Amino acid sequence: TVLVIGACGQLGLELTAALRQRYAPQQVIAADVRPPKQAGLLEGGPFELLDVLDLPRLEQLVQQYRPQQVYHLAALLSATAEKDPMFAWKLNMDGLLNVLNTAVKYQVAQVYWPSSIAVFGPDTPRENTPQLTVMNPNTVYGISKLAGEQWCEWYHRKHGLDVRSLRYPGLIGYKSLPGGGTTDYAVDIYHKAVAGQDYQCFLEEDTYLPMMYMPDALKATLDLMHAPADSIKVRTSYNLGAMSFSPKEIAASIRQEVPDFHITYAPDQRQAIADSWPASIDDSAARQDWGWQPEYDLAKMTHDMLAHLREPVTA
Ligand code: VAH
Repeated sequence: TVLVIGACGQLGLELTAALRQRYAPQQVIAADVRPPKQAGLLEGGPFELLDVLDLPRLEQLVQQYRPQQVYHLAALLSATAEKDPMFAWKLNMDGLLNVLNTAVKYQVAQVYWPSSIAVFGPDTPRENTPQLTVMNPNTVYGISKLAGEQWCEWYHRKHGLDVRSLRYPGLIGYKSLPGGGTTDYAVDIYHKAVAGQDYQCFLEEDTYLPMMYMPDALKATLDLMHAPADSIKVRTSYNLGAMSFSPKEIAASIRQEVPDFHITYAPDQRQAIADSWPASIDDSAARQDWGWQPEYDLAKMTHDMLAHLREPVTA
């Protein structure tokens, strides 16, 4: 069986669906601190209430289902974490340590934990950011992701735990709404375009950020988790890239299909977070070690996003 912790989040909903397609749906247990809003999104397999800070409950679920793989996705994202730093540190760090300790105690074969480009900071080289470089994150979220990467490496070295990780760029998908990220403008903008509304962007027009379409992120995650253990050379977290664009460029790509779409700019506190992150990522280690290769560029993503968001919502 596979346990997905944080299954109701932006990535969790999509990863649960992808895992249920790959394995038998009944084998993939979705867990989150609250039930899914859209009930239909997690049907087709077991759902369990779980607060990852509740260690006895986590151990009870692991004993009950004996998962071979645990995907631990529960966390506060960058913008939300800045508003509640002490809880963000507690959830992001103690939650990860609960999962790592439980995985060792119950011999879980593999653990997946997402890191982020947020581990890089304002003095990191911004263009083609290397796998190994200066890392002084200045957001609570980035600090927790950098510390988490080092814990993953420690549990692999000290306990032989097969924990694997990817430094995701901003993720964009149509199946789930994001929660509290700085890159989430790139999801909201499509919903506004399909609704025939203008979009007021909380970042400046030329703010370049590394981004990735959700199908590419899901492919990378499953490719990483199914690669032979001896091909995984990075046990902190792999840089992962696909494309970079600015709000101005994504708006232009939308106007190719929605000619009268209009964007305005009203930068807020998230501008400083975005300015501390890279503009583009060197993911050559992922390409060399386990054959990473993205499929979607901006034009292809925009076409696919608009097509799916225009579909009538299935009842
Ligand atoms: C965030 N979407 O904005 C997440 C991600 C790189 C960005 O970590 O916090």
